[in-house]
Amino acid sequence: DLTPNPEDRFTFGLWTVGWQARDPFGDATRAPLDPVEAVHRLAELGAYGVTFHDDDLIPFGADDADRAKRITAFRTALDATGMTVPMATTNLFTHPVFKDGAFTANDRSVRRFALRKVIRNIDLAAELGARTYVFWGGREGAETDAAKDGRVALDRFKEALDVLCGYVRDQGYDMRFALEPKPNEPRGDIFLPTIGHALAFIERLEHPEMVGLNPEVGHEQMAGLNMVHGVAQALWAGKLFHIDLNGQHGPKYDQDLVFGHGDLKSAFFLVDLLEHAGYDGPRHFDYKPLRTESADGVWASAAANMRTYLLLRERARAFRADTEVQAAMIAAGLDQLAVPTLAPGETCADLTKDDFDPETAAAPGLGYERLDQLAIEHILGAR
Ligand code: GLT
Ligand code: MN
Ligand code: MN
Ligand code: MN
Repeated sequence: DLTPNPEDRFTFGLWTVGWQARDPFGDATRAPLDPVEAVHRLAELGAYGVTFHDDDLIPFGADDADRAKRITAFRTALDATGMTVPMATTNLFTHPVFKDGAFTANDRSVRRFALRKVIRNIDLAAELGARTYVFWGGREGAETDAAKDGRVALDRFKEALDVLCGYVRDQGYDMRFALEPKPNEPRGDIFLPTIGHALAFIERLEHPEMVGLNPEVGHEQMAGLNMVHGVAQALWAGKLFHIDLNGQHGPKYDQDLVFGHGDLKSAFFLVDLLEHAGYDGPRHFDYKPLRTESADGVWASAAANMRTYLLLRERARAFRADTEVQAAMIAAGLDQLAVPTLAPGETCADLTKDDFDPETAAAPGLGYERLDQLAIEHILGAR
């Protein structure tokens, strides 16, 4: 079924459809979007929920009365539409106070302010039922390696997450953290630049079980990496807590295109992986409607993300159900990879007993060309 509905668990950041299309060279091309309208429009399109930064909902520096008013309006929209808030996050990058980072700023008073800002929004996130809290460290990094000792910066990054894990535990919130890697932009180089860096970092935390990943398609591709392999490793490690779906054309500035509007073939294999692996978290779109668009284009692009996912899901199912694909997979030995290399009870000594001829083993082709073309035929709707 190609009509999005809440069971598909499609979610959007308020900052995506609400992006006014300000870029480093040009002013906004669109008017601000009221979060209440965003909730209603996305619900009409079949979304399951929305996510937000503290500052998307409540402008930085708003007084308590204004804050309470905006939260009430947002809650009312959620109640009226049945929309959920599965995830929230903190803006630790827009205000000039974060120009040298938040958790890794050299200025200790900035680091303490950042923790207060996160804690305040974690409380709100918990009230709204969010079970995932994302950390995208966009400003955690440097333009020059003279600026910071990377080892010490990681000490402070770890300290911040340890303190915040402790806070969530003390409050008894049912909430996990998800780190979002990105190699660069806005900083020249960002700490925890890829899925792999973040996975290794998590193991050094005080509560590694509470911390996982929120990988973004475009961010891995900006680093020239294979998102499908990265997500597979995150799943393998039990760390795919959330995911940011969008599109990107290779290593250049962060494009945040509609999902599938970048590397379509990789998007197909990503959907195939998520569906096949039984990932049951939100399918979260983190994209920016093109700067050329007015409101109509914004809603067209929101719908496009969901429809493209559903089309790819349908294509991936057809691919796996195709008996020729199944035969090609068997011929290529995909099922063999699931057989452990040593049999139960065998030791290294048993390896010497093999009757093995490398020339014979090297001879057969694997048929990956045929299998790859079968995938292309399915993507193009030719099968
Ligand atoms: C920002 C960034 C995204 C992150 C958001 C969460 S904010 O738009 O470019 O990739 O997911 O902080
Ligand atoms: Mn991005
Ligand atoms: Mn982004
Ligand atoms: Mn993102």
